Amino acid sequence: MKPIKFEGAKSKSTMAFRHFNSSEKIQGKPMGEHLKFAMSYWHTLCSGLSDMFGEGTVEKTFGKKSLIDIAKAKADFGFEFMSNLGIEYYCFHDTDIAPEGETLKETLDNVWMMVEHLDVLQKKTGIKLLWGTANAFTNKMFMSGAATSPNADIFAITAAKVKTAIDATIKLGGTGYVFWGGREGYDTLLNTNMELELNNLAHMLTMARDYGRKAGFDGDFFIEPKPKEPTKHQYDFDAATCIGFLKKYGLDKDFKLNIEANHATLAGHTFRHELATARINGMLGSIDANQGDMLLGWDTDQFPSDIYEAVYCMLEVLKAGGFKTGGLNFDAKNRRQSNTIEDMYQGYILGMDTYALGLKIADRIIKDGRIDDFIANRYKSYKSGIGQKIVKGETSLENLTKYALGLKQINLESGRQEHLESIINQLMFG
Ligand code: XUL
Ligand code: CO
Repeated sequence: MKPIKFEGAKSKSTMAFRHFNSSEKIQGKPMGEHLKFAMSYWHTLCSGLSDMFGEGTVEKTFGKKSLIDIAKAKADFGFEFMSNLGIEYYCFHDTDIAPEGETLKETLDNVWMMVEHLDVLQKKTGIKLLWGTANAFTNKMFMSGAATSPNADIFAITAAKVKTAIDATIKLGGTGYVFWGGREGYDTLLNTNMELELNNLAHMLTMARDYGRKAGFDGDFFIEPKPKEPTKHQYDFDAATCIGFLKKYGLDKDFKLNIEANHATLAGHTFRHELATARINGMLGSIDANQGDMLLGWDTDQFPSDIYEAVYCMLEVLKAGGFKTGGLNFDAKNRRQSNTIEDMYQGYILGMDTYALGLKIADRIIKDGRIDDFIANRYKSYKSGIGQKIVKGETSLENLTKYALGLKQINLESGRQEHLESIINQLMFG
């Protein structure tokens, strides 16, 4: 496979970029730096595209037989794949990069062996680690949770995996460390001590923070909210729940959020709502860029093609001042019927072009100014007089009552949603 080229918007090729042109400047900064695309190791190099009812449709052993040889071949293929696409970052779980051994020690040793292999590939290509994480959900020992398991030995094994994954992230220069609590939740309160589980989860995150800081990790820890699947109730339900949790346990200075589009919609929110919630709390850290299917109630992890969603996402990212330690990780996989290497490239090209176009249009919306001006004007009553006093916290129920009783005529203005939606369409399609 040859490197994928930028051919511009007029190109009819689906094996070329039409919008993603890494060095093109938007607001004075190259597109590549705004977007910070990352490859998800698990979907891209590990998923055989099986589903609940059917086996995989694609072979990812890369012609090798032993588990270690397969692991190395995956890494080699992955770095060539990223180089061809111009992707500068990747993200992994410990179990994506290295096979699990017979014992915990063997499993952790395998991770270290692969870290060395990845280190060489990083140096050769200049590709960097965005974030690492520990998979504490696939192995059956995590059936009742990891940091929230009712079994203290499982809590200890989770700690060992988290420690190794943090060490690996530091060694490979990762700027983020993610916690996605796939099994951190419950199915029924008939067998669950929710209070103890939440305290234990916070204790795990606190130990990870303290260990990471001591070991020299100066990036961000991220929680990735998801409301359900695999458990019925997941503790990291959505951005607001996670922020409340982090504040309760004093973790909000070291942790930010990794917002995933498909998780947002599973929580009954828009992607933008989750991003905005994180942003206004200073906690928009990183993004798992994908999309779900609104007719299906589970996490389909599709490559993003919805331009509106990408525009609203990039508006939030620009308003947050861009990514610092995070980026846009394609936590996405091909559909089960799209089972060729070409499909893998086309999935990423689709996602990257969707976000590149999203960035360009978001910039256009900001420069146009009509949406921001409308919002600012809608709240003008808080700029002076009684409104200004309210904002400054200088009012009481008594003096507001006195003010309200003196009111004669109130001007209620239209929210003009359809007008604003027309402006968005004008800016998107002309
Ligand atoms: C699962 C999911 C994970 C996290 C990392 O829904 O999104 O792959 O991104 O553990
Ligand atoms: Co994710």
